[in-house]
Amino acid sequence: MVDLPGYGYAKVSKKDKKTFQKYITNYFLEREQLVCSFILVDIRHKPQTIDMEFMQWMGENGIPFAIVFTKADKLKPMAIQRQVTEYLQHLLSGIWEEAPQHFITSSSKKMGRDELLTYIETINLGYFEART
Ligand SMILES: Nc1nc2c(ncn2[C@@H]2O[C@H](COP(=O)(O)OP(=O)(O)OP(=O)(O)O)[C@@H](O)[C@H]2O)c(=O)[nH]1
Ligand SMILES: [Mg+2]
Repeated sequence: MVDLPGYGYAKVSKKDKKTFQKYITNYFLEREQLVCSFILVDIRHKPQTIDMEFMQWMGENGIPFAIVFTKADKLKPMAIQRQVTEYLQHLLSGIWEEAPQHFITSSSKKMGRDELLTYIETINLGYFEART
């Protein structure tokens, strides 16, 4: 499992940001063993252009990903539903015909943990079965 740095907000110069972004995109293009990637999105945020562009780029390059909404402990259940629905609707109103797989999580409350771990286990199994 690989943890990548964020591609968006960083307190660095424009030039360094470009360099980071190049590392990240090259990683996705060249990592042959990649099974799935998870794009972590703070559940409180509205869809951001940089995330939409990144997800579009992932789609165009055939790189599988799922969205992990984080920090769900910061919102009440109704607001969680509203944010997620709005986010997925936004994707569906763009280039996406189908909403990507998504998870609602909170690391402090361990919410979504089992679902995410089960998903990882399932896709790993599929990957190893396909190789043997
Ligand atoms: N309340 C709450 N805080 C969280 C949750 N997940 C992460 N945080 C907090 O958010 C901050 C950033 O978390 P990181 O996991 O370091 O975030 P990151 O995106 O990996 O950050 P970089 O690697 O620096 O880009 C930390 O202070 C965490 O404690 C969550 O589910 N709930
Ligand atoms: Mg990090």
